Amino acid sequence: MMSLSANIKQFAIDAGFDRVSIVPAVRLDDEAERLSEWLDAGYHASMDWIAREPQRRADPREIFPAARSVVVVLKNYYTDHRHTSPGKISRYAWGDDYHDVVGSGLRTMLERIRLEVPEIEGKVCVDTAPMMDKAWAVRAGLGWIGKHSNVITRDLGSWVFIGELILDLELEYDSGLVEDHCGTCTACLDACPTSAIVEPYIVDSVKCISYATIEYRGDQIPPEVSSHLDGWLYGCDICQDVCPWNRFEKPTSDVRFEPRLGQTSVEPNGILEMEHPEYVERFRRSPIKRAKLNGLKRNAKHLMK
Ligand code: B12
Ligand code: SF4
Repeated sequence: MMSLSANIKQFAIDAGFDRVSIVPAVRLDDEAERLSEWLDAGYHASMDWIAREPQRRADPREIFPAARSVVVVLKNYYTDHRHTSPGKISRYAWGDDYHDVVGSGLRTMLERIRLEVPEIEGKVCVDTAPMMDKAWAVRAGLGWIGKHSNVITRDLGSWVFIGELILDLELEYDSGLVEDHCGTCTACLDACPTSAIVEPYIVDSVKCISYATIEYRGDQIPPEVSSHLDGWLYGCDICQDVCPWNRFEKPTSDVRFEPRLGQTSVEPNGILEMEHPEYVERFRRSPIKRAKLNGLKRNAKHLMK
């Protein structure tokens, strides 16, 4: 008979996840230290929400006191298309919102676990709770943090989303970390047009096109980025596009990540003319809503200069 831990892993695969691993729900001491250093350096820019109670991010028991185990999953979102310019959209936002896709898979897993252990309690996290997703993926031995600061796997590259299911039950744990395979490569640092990777593994958000076009709420694109936008309307994939480990990218079998309307870019002119009802309709269940119509118009206007 299969153990509960083995069943949970099978449920993850059945729910469409590409990788799964189970680790104890402990405090991430070293990672918390690094988060503090990153915050102290001001690399979070205007993302005040991440600076709020950073200690909570380091320990799953802070958000779910009964936590015993963390089931960490990866979901491949690579589809076999290229960026088109201008109005480039980053790959992660071509299809449906990963918060919905990964979140619903994790909820399905929890329901199936409850059929076996009805009293089990769990918490679904996919960038919806103050968890350090990348640090958990590394702890779970699913990959390593690359110099561009994203998690890289040996066999799928870095085009993976990360999610966790925290459970109040002790399970059989996986051990073993994947060692850092970046070696002497500096392709991501060399390619970043704004030098946002200020040193290997450390990204200064103020300089990152992804931050400027998605998270930043000001009226103008920050000066650190404004002359290097290079056609990006939403997000940026440059540091991952040049990563040699992404030669192992494989198309996902999940059609929800296929580009909506077959488009990997959105015409800046179209955005400038877009009214709110059309925006709601066009970007329903898309991560692009994160930038709000105002943010997209600001980005589009900048691209038209
Ligand atoms: C804030 C945030 C951002 C910010 C800051 C990015 C960043 N590097 O942290 C901005 C807006 C810039 C951003 C951009 C993107 N993001 Co983002 N983001 C997050 C978020 C919400 C928190 C990340 C965080 O905790 N940052 C704080 C710093 C301290 O963390 P860190 O970079 O991981 O720091 C670690 C390393 O620096 C490392 N470290 C430090 N020094 C050293 C030294 C050595 C030797 C080593 C080995 C390690 C090391 O230790 C730190 C702690 O582990 C997570 C979701 C989540 N809840 O975790 C998604 C998340 C990281 N984002 C994600 C994605 C997809 C992106 C983009 C690719 C989107 C896009 N295409 O535009 C870009 C990538 C830009 C980049 N190069 O990082 C995915 C990444 C998936 C993956 N494979 O890793 C996540 C995990 C969401 C998810 N659940 O899937 N993001
Ligand atoms: S996402 Fe773009 S701007 Fe940000 S670190 Fe990577 S290459 Fe640089």
